[in-house]
Amino acid sequence: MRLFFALWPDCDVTRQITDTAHQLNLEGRRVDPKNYHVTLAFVGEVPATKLAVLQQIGRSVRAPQFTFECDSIEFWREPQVVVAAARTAPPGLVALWTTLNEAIGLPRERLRAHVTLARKVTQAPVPQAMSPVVWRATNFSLICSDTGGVESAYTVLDTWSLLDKTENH
Ligand code: 2AM
Repeated sequence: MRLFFALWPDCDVTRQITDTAHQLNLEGRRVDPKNYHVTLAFVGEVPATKLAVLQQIGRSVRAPQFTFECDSIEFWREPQVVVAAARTAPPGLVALWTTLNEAIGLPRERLRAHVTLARKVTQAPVPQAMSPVVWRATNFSLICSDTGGVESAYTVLDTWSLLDKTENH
């Protein structure tokens, strides 16, 4: 199984990012809006027996909700993608990202939260400002990716809530 932890957008955020993508004259292969996400921790190919361990990691996370903004259209030449990226990462996003990557034993890479809008892009799109998309993260998910088709098919295996600090516990 090819697995990763991700933030999955709600309908409103998906619509706003879709609108942004439509305004760009993108070549390459556009990502279907139903597949928009922010990867938090990429686990990769693992045997199905590892699933329970990853679900336990997801269950054990105690991290607060946070808000961040996708506010920058960027062309990343080497992976050949155009992304809607977050120029800054709030502490809540850094905390969740760090917790998950440490739990699965990944080295600390630079966090660059982003939604991939198009793949196999070889020409930079005309530079364009982006109206910031405000994304309230209230949960995160474990996703299974099937890369067999033209475009990856994603299945949400499990979703866990982030802590709402306004709630009385
Ligand atoms: P992306 O987030 O930049 O689009 C599922 O494949 C998701 O994990 C994709 O969204 C993809 O990139 C990301 N991903 C794929 N391979 C990766 C890798 N080797 N390291 C980190 N992230 C990866």
